[in-house]
Formats: sequence, C-alpha cells, structure tokens
Amino acid sequence: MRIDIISVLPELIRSPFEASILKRAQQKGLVEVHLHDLKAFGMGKHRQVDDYSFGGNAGMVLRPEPLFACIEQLQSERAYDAILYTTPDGKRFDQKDANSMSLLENVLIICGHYKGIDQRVRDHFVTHEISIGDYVLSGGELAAAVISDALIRLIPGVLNDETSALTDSFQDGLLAPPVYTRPAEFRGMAVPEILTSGHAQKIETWNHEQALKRTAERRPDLLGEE
Ligand code: 6GU
Repeated sequence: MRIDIISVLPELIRSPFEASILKRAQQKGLVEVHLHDLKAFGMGKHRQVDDYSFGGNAGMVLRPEPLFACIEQLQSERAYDAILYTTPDGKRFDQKDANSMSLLENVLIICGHYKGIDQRVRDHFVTHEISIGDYVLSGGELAAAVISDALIRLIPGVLNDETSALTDSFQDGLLAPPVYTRPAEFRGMAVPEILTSGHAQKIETWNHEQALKRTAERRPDLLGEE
C-alpha cells in the first residue's frame, strides 16, 4: 500500500509515522507514506493557499488552484484507488471502512483545514469524505493520521502476531474482553481463575461472554439494542 497525504501542515503528522508499528511497517516495505506540503503549490511569492469564502461565512478556505495542481501531479504518477477528504461533515469512519480500505493499493488523503476546501475540489476528485467522530478538530491532519494507522495495522505482516488484529474490539462486532498479564495476584487482586486454568475452550467461552457483557453495558447500539 502507498498512502499520499496532502496538507498545509505536514509537520503536524510526521511523528506518528516515525515511531513504533507505523515506522516498522514502512521499514519492512509493507507501506509507503508520503507527505506533501500544499504550500509548495501555493500562489504568488507568498505561496498563498487559502482565501476568504464567498458569501461572507467567516473563515478561510483552501483555494482550488494549489489543490488541483498537487493532486493532478500525483495522479500523473499513479492512479489512486481512493481519494479521501477528512472533514467533520463526512461519513463517520468505522472498522468496516478500515477493513475494506486496507486492501487498496494507492490511497490519497487530502487534509481539510480552516473552514475546509473549495467545493470544486470535492466535486472533482474526492471519492470518500470521512469524519473520525462527532467533534471538531482544528485540521484534518490528526484525522488523516488516525485513518492511516487504522489501515496500516490491518496490512498482513504489519502486526507481529497476525491474529491480534482479529481479536480487536469491533472486528467481530463486539468490544474486546478484559485482558490480564502477570502477576496472577497483585495487591490482593486476583486474575479470574479461568484464565490461569489452561482450558482453552473454557477461556474462549469466557472471553466471548465478557465481550458480550461489556458491549451490552457500554455500546448497546452495537448489539442493535439501544
Ligand atoms: Cl476528518 N476533520 C476535522 N477537521 N475535524 C473532525 C474530523 C475531521 N473528524 C471529526 N472531526
């Protein structure tokens, strides 16, 4: 997979890709992440990328010319399977979206900023408008990092223990059960006996029951109840 990210503040998202799992995924050659500074395509000697919105709505909007130039240059180098735009008015991103997008070869993410991007860019290029939740961020960069992380960790070989993505919360429509590690007893608090029993089948049943209980308590909407 290759992910290209267009942003006016690429430095805001460099660090998540330079540590831990995301760094190792790139070192292993499983994913390439390329950050593109929109200001390089800015207009005039001030490299302007934004302007006031028509109609008087307060706030700056990213102009179409730099975005068209940047996107068209990238498209001349490869075809994109998806062009995402991060925006609070997009479809709310979930694990299903992550699963299907993790299979794509070339993904382009355009980070919204200020009051957003000129609608003509959305109309012309964007295939998926994505929000990461019902709250407002100051820019789409952190959302782009969240989405990239969710995709990259699903690429086969990225996680050490291949089964661990399968036991994630949401992967079976349920929240994950509680987990414990050593010591088996700590300050008088014991790990549930079943987990130290060695009965694989009983442990699996217990985990499933706990996952159901947690989901019913915390996210009944996932069980279609609410
Ligand atoms: Cl994708 N962008 C911004 N700016 N705010 C958000 C968001 C995205 N998702 C939730 N809030």
